[in-house]
Amino acid sequence: MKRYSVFAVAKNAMNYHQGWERAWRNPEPKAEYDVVIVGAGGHGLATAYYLAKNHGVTNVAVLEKGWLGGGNTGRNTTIIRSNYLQDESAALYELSRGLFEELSQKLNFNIMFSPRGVLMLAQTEHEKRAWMRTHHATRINGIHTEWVDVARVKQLCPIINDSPEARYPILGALWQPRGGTARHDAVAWGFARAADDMGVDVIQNCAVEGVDVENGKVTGVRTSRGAIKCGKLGVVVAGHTSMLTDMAGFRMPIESVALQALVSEPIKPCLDIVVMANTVHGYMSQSDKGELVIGGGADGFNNYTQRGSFHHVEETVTALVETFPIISRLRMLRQWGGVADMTGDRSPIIGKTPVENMFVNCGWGTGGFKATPGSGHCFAATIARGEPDEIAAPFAMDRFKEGRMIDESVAAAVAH
Ligand code: FAD
Ligand code: PYC
Repeated sequence: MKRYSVFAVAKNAMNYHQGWERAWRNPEPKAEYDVVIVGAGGHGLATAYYLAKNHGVTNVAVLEKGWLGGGNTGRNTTIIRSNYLQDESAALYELSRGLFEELSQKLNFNIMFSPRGVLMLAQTEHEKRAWMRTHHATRINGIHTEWVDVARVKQLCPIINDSPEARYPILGALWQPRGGTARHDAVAWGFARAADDMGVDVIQNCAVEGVDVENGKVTGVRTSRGAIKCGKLGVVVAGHTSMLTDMAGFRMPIESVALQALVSEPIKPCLDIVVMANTVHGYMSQSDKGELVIGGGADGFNNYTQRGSFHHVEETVTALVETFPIISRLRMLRQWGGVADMTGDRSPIIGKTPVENMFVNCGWGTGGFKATPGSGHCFAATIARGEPDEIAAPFAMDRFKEGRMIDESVAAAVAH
């Protein structure tokens, strides 16, 4: 990978980037690959990266119907944490959080990981008990969280209304100091550049329209740019998973809903942590540009739209205004949505499918950005070996038949 001196950067800026090397190639699809990954979101790109890096599998194509990172990867609110309740999830999300810590160095690309801390407020007695339980569970799993009182909450988040007279008063909070945020597009770009560098073909504007299966085994895909044969197929398309598996003749236990978010006009720095207020149903952080990044609910009906709606802006701001009075004075600037892939237990599906050599990675729902490197790490191992690795194994699809749910409907934070 080429490195540029400060002078080269300045020279290129002056001459409109003539001679500037592309961050990744724009290859034509080959007729055949050892592995085809569908979906160039963070998870698909991370999978390709770890296939090449950890398993030496480089004859890989990542096929993307739109542009790289244009799905949920580029639409999320970038929260990273590993304060999950169940042991299986704690292992998976903590693996991922740990990988985030060193990702900029590993990828030689600044993903702007910012371990600023994540505060999950308790605003009812029930929520206080739930977060304390999560706190004990995370400590047992070796993940550092703290239970903090109201005074410490106010210290961490001065803009909060800590009045005991509030309709939903602050009773304390679950604090994960090493949680935080990262720049979402940079995660996709970093994985794409590093995977490309090892020979992976990242092919944009290439929609998969059919999956070829012979004698129960996948043999290739049909795309908007022609047929491509493959030895193994990994499907990593988030809210579009059911469409892809439908092409291969089987159904998924997934519902797709649009999850929405918004940002305010930019203001001076006033919030240097991430705060989640799940009882009132919203969360906030402040971007480097000064915008308050605000998230709220999902549409109450299944759909594949990727757009925001005015009533969500109104509902989310109304919900948050008593806890964060500052937002009553702010204008909201932009809103958007992404198609989240929801499973019944709010945990992901990673592993084999009824079609031999076809694997799925999906069901991250409203919380998969934080899992991007961990998910790619485990899924690459699963594809390379043909069997899930230790961390991925509990997340097999069979759990829905066998009743082995990994229930994260509470610890998944915002109540979706
Ligand atoms: P995506 O990034 O959606 O990538 C899938 C790709 O597959 C897309 O680029 C799509 O175009 C492509 N594709 C689909 N069909 C085809 C086809 N037929 N052929 C080729 N390509 C295809 N998670 C967190 O951890 N923290 C958060 O703060 C957070 N906030 C969120 C806020 C919002 C508003 C939303 C919508 C989500 C949020 N999430 C959050 C969830 C997170 O964004 C996702 O779980 C994660 O980004 C999923 O990544 P992915 O790579 O699996 O999917
Ligand atoms: O998983 O932390 C999360 C999250 C926050 C907003 C949406 N998902």
